[in-house]
Amino acid sequence: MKQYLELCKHILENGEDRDDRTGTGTRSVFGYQTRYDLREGFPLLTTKKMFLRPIAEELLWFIKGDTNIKYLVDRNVRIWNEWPYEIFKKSEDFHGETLEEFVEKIKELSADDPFVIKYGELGPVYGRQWRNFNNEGIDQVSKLVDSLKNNPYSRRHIICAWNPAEVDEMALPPCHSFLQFYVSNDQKYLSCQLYQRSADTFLGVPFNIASYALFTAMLAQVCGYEAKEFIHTIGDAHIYKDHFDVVKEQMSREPLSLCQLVLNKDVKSIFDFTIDDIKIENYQSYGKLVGKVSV
Ligand code: THF
Repeated sequence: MKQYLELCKHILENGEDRDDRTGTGTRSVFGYQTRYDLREGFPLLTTKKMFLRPIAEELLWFIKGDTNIKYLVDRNVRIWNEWPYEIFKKSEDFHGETLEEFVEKIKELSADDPFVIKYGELGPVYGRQWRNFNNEGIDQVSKLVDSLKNNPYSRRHIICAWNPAEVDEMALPPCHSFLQFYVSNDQKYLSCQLYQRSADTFLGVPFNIASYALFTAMLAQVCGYEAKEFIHTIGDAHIYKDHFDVVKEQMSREPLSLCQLVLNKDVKSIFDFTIDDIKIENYQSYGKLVGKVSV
């Protein structure tokens, strides 16, 4: 995926050094678009070692409409843990527990335990807005599947996670905020464009590309199309200062050929996919690269 490395190069060469909310500091550009042809292979980055499982689990968690980290913690997916922990740290129930101890506690308790309900919750984030927008029962995923099947040339195949009415109650306002789908070529292909307001290019973007490419493939299967293109449009595209060295290391690596996504063909509803229905084949990559997540 040389498009991804070009984005990194563009930010490093043309970005502006800025302070940010997290205090880490970034180099940033405003407005950038990348296109991935999903027919050439599945866009899971090859220039560092990636795992599809946490990405797929997070997507299944969105599709379920869940907003509590319990589901992810139970499956050893760590990517959302820092945000509830920051809220817990500021509470009266905090007595010096480490992040690991906090997560262990969420794992041991049941989903209906008051501690899990209170401190595992991220607020009305992606899952809630996708399935129950503004807490008013609007199921954007069901509406999307219905319109893709029954009104393919509609210009309103949209899922919007950005809800101004509830954004202040979210542990983190949605970064990938607005999705539009497009059916083309005599109803053969499905494409997806994402508007991402803010993009952590080293840690988040590789996850985000794979996640929406996967969602597009799943939707294509249940609606009778073939996945064609993922178009990634970014607002603030940044690289955190403490990622500069690993990004440069990554830019010295020549991309390898892409893997293939294999979905269980028997799944006919977007709500019926499980982790066992989602596999990749022929994934080859360079070694892992580690970077700290800014909270
Ligand atoms: N905040 C910041 N600063 N960066 C982000 O990428 C980000 N997200 C989500 C919400 N806020 C964000 C959370 N998504 C990782 C990956 C995705 C995340 C958060 C963290 C991460 O640390 N990945 C590591 C380890 C993966 C693992 O533990 O399995 C990696 O090496 O890829 C962007 O949507």
